[in-house]
Amino acid sequence: MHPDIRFSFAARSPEARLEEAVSLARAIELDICHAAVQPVPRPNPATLLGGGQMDACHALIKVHEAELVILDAILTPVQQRNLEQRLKVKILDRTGLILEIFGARAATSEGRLQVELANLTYQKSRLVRSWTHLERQRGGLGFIGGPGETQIEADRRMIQTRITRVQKKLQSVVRTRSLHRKARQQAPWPVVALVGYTNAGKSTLFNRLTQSEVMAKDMLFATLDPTLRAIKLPGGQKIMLSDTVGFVSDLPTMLVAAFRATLEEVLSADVIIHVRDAAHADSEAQRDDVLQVLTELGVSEKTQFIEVLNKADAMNEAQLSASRSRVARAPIPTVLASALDGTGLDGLLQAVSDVFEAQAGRFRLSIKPEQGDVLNYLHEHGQVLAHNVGDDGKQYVDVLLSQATKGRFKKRFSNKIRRITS
Ligand SMILES: Nc1nc2c(ncn2[C@@H]2O[C@H](COP(=O)(O)OP(=O)(O)O)[C@@H](O)[C@H]2O)c(=O)[nH]1
Ligand SMILES: [Mg+2]
Repeated sequence: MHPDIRFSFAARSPEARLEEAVSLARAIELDICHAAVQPVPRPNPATLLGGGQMDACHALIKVHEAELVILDAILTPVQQRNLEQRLKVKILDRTGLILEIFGARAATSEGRLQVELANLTYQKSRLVRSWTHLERQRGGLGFIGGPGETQIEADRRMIQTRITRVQKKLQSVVRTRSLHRKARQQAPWPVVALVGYTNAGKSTLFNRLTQSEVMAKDMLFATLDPTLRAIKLPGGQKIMLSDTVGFVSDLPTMLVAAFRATLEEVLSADVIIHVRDAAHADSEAQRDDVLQVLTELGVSEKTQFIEVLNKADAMNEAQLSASRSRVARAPIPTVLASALDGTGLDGLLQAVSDVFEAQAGRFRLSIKPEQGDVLNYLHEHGQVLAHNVGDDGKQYVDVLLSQATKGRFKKRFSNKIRRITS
């Protein structure tokens, strides 16, 4: 756990929080039929919501035939149970919602274990005082330590056993942390990861950039992981674009480790695109949080960053001119854009392309006639400048390879390559 991580949750308006909650719910592909701010001046200990609010909620559930209600609050186990009983739908509170998202997004084995651990801890906390168990006790023989109590104890022991098992596994996974780097080498093209706060516009950007690509549909991994897609840059270079779990304001402490672990996949990215909601009042504080966490995660110094000042369409004049001057003087490639209306996205793709070109080198290779796979790879992943067959039957290829591709190439074909010079 890293309680030292600072997430900016200062002075968030109810509307901003609602917007964030909606964006979180969308991240797990929920259909949102109604979203509203509900002031709760005097929280009801049994249900959080007051009587009138319960009735209104019930009516809305009926009208929309809703199956799930999300309350962006921390519910006590008793409140959750009561709400589920009375509204006859599944209820998720903020912690539950975030756990669902992390569960869906955990890409590494460490990520999955951290999420499972957070989930078990959450369940255990629910178990102790949960309504079901109070009921069971009452339904028992009427004295403490009866069958109800035994049941709780049994459940708790079972969860504790699982927690201990997960913790052990985690220790061994962390020891072999480098394992997930293998995934990186398996990705057919360099990985470009979108990171940033929830609601910054990562998924909107991801969809826009990948939508027009017919190629993505045919790919096996597209169906395996909907947040990883291949796209082609202006220079012809193919990359894998990855949409990641967003930063969340006010993250429950219990979830910090799980959050970091789900972000581990960005460690293996070749380029990180930091998407910022530059029209947001807390934009600067959010940026600092993101960079701090990425540094703590151990993102390599060598990883190239690109910053996207998103939501240009929603900026006021002051924000626009601040963004423009930032673009002009920023030490890293910075693009003013709108994922919503498409402004600046060509520039963004060009910036990504430039990064790879800047890292690219020219190589000459000699390939034996039977090494057709090597030649195919070079055509697929690099830019072949010249290809000649010598008197000796060997083929000589001059090729432009990005730094990232060169690394992959060497790993894959080192045994077959005669000469590689830069
Ligand atoms: N005005 C405006 N809204 C945007 C832009 N990009 C995204 N949004 C909105 O911001 C909200 C969050 O977007 P989403 O892509 O889900 O953000 P994510 O949490 O970073 O993946 C959605 O309501 C989007 O429609 C933009 O460029 N301009
Ligand atoms: Mg998203």
